[in-house]
Amino acid sequence: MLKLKTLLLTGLVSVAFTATPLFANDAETVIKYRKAVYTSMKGHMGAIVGILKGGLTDYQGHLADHAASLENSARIIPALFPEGSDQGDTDADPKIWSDRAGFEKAAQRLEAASQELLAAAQSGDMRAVGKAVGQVGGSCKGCHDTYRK
Ligand code: ASC
Repeated sequence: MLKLKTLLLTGLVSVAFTATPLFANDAETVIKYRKAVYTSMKGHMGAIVGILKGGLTDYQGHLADHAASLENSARIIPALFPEGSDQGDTDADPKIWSDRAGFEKAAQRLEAASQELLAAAQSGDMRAVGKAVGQVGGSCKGCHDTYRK
């Protein structure tokens, strides 16, 4: 009985995922996904600042986890901006596509800064953590200044 239920459920789930391929990867849906990733980055940045400014010493060990999440997101940034995803409900600046190399460099800057933050958090050197957080924030802002409308 359990097996039958599992089979039915598996069937339903696979139908749900295979019934929509016509609409897969359209710009509007990619933009929605992209925004969700940026919202998560904002959340991790807010969590980091919350730990530091709030003096949450019990949670200092989480800094490395948030830094790792930022690093992972930074790595997928270029893929979140495929050709054609400049149209729609987005603040993405056309420069992302006309200056692709510069945009990818800006994403790499966030990746490197997050990596540095991760290392600093793991070392427990809070002065280095503060410095690295500044660099992470600077790379967010640096990219927004040029590549966000
Ligand atoms: C954030 C956030 C940004 C950046 C930026 C850093 O937390 O939402 O867009 O940091 O403000 O300068």
